[in-house]
Amino acid sequence: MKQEPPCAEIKLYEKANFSIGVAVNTEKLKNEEKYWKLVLSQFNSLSPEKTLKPIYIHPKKDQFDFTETDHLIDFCKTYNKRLHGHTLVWDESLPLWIEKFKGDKTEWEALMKDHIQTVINHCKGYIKSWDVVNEAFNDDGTYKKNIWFNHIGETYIEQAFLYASQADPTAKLFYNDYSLETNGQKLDKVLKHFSGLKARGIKVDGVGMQMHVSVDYPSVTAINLSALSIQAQGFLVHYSELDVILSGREYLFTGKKKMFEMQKERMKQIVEGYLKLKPEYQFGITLWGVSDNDSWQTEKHPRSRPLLFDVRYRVKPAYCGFLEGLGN
Ligand code: 9MR
Repeated sequence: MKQEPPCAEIKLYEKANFSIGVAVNTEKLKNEEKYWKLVLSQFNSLSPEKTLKPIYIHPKKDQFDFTETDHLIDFCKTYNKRLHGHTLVWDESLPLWIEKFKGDKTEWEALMKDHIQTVINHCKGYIKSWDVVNEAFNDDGTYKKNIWFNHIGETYIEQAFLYASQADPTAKLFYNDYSLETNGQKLDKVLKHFSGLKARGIKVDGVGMQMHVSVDYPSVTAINLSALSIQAQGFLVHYSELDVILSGREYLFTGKKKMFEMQKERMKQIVEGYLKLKPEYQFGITLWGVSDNDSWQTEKHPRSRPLLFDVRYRVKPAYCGFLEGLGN
């Protein structure tokens, strides 16, 4: 029988002074006992991987469907878990009616405002934090010419934050993006943009560094410097979608066991780095999925094994690395 690493029975979130999150699939939470038990026992913050995205929640212009969202809220209420709202404005996972919407700038603004405020108003009794805008910048730091930009112009970003803060002035509002841990040019532009908004009185509380990284890239120094520079601008730091893929090329030369050890060390270093932030800036670390079976990375690269639990929900060395990073 395969031996489990010695740290198997520990509850991760009880060992941390910040929130330990996970992206969840609402169907699996409802139907798969092993899945929801693991979520309950290890994590104290949940991000819906799909449920809150417009394609699921806003199927027609004048119709919202909060059935799954309400299920998730009930689950989190029952078990006292934080629910982080992911995500309000993105150019993916949009329903066809938005993609095909014909209207002038004012009508697009009204559409975006209605979406943001209806969703926040529905959830504000429970959800206290939101990824308001997701992935709005290119790698070179220019604005993505996405559907929102094309119809509203670059001000859609600040308008989104404004509408969100009007709907719930007390919610923590985040900008969320990938490559912020690797790409200094992009990070600089993002920080400049949101510091500028803050200076003009727009409420922006934090930045989500998605942290889709691999066992050997980027360097831990780069990750830590990026997090510290976000903190230095006065923004909360959320490692919002952490996964660490085993990279294909290394695989060929190193073997799986060695790769899992590298992944363990990597998790440890990432968590240790996060602990260098001031506690009041630590919004939390969220893993983007429960087991290697549940990951978007696995869908693309079946051998990437990016998470803390294996396909049968057993702890991996990476889990122990995470725990060691917390100082346990
Ligand atoms: O992991 C998510 C996958 O299940 C969805 O099909 C996809 C489209 O909604 O979104 C994935 O999550 C993305 C997240 O929302 C934003 N950052 C990138 C993530 C991976 O694509």
